[in-house]
Amino acid sequence: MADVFSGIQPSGDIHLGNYLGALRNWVAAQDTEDCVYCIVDLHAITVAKEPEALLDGTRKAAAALIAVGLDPARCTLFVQSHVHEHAELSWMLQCITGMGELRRMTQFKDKSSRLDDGTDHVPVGLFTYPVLQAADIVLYDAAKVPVGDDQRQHIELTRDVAQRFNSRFGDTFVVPEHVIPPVAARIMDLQDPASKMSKSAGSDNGLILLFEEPSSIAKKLKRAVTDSDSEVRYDPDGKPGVSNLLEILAAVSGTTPGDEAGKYERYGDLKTAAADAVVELVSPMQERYAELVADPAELDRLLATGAHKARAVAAVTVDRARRAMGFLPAG
Ligand code: AQP
Repeated sequence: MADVFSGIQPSGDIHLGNYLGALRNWVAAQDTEDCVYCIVDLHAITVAKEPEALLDGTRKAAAALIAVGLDPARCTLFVQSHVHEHAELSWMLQCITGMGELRRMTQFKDKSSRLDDGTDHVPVGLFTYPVLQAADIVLYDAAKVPVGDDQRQHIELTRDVAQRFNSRFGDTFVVPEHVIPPVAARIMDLQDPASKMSKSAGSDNGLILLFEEPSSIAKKLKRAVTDSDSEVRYDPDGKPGVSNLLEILAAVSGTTPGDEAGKYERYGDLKTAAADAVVELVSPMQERYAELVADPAELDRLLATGAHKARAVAAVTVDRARRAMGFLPAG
């Protein structure tokens, strides 16, 4: 049984939004709680993926998670497809989830509208993946799920499905709570501060990858869209670009956006401070990442150990769910 569960897709390089919204809280939690962290490769195939990109992306995601501070000796770090119980429990939960519930998911609406070319090629998996996510979470009996704000609706769905299962089949799953950070819960695109920073939307200039060149990171922050006013003030609705920079700086510095706003008179100074802080944050991570990706055999070994630990817990939960639903135990 775990205290904390969360996951990340191996779908390209990790960005600053992933780190500030979720990963830094994963790292903090491993010191005090029993944490299970999953590289959700089954989620990554909900959009078309070349096999080499999936393979390479999965190892790179493992290297990235360790480079930002996860320690496989202090948490359970594994790859979702290595533990087949995720797919099995997902099927059981799909059978008690309504189409209408899934149609309301805003991530499905966003992603499917970007994919839909009028030829009916929106994958069914993209529609049902929030149920797989629910299975991921309840498998480990985790009470807390640290995520960015974009995942709020999916965790609500997880709670609804877990509660429904418990009331129909008897107490089987822990009903989890999301843990969303007070600062940097939704880092916005630097060029389009109305949209969240994301790998699959927006322009390259709006996205900061943790492992890109420091000079490129600094350039993007210095070119971030602000507004035609000149006052440095934290006001996410009225000044979304400036407020995004203040959130980034506050999250990296361990302060608040309001405190940071009081320190700068000009947008240029705020941008320089944000650039310096982010480059200082990522530099040691980049060194560690380079060492880790150079040793794929060691990454595979760490992930195999993690899968072994995860499977021991997941198998017990699925067995409980099977019995609750009335499946005949295998002889
Ligand atoms: N912009 C963000 N601000 C704060 N937190 C964020 N997260 C994602 N974007 C932001 C959080 O990162 C964790 C991992 O999410 P994910 O596996 O959904 O990551 P992703 O799919 O790689 O995120 P993207 O870039 O947004 O991908 P697409 O475009 O494919 O959806 C989660 O806890 C998430 O909340």
